[in-house]
Amino acid sequence: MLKLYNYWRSSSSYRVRIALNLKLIQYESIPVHLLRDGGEQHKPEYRALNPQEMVPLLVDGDFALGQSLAIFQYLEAQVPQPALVPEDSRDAARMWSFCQVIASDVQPLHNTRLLQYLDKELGVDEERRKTWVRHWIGLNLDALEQELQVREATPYCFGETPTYADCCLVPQLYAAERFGAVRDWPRLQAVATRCREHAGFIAAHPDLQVDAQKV
Ligand SMILES: N[C@@H](CCC(=O)N[C@@H](CS)C(=O)NCC(=O)O)C(=O)O
Repeated sequence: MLKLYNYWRSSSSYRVRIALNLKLIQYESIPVHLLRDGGEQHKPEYRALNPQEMVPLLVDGDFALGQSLAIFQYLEAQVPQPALVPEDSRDAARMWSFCQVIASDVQPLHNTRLLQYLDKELGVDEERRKTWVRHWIGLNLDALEQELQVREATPYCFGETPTYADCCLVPQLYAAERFGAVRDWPRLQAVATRCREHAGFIAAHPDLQVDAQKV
């Protein structure tokens, strides 16, 4: 069985949990507490698995893979159905672009280690750290909202069925709520409302994970 090293409140982990659920892939969830004892991701036994000391990490037998978008590509190749990539090549490219805005341009700017660095190394206080996070989430989700606004309205970001874009969007909106960064994003919010009714998204929610709330 696949193993997923993850943390309940990590939005990158949440993305992968959704994708696994949508693909109906059974997996063993192994919690890695990102804060306890200085962070379990930094323990030697975890570093041996993932030198980047981050979650998520997917383990398939002797194959270990970090980075949520790479994990999506692996899952898509291993279990093609249901497809989570649009058939049309331009839609597929746009879908990956949407994912990358979240995975490359937004989430890294509110990642645990970055916020810890701002706090401990640069002495940035909590209020200014929140201002930082709200700024970058707001700027990028405004852009994604505009991107969806010019497309025909569909239940999910890129059509009638979920894709990896939806796997990225819902956790990012969850993070936006956590950091008080929510603005008026009608299309993003309509899609997220639809996703939140889907069993695959529901089961992946942070609050339903075994390690939830144990901060
Ligand atoms: N680009 C990576 C980001 C992974 C990431 O940022 N993981 C965070 C949790 S969301 C983490 O492990 N943080 C631990 C740390 O910062 O020490 C991905 O998409 O998987």
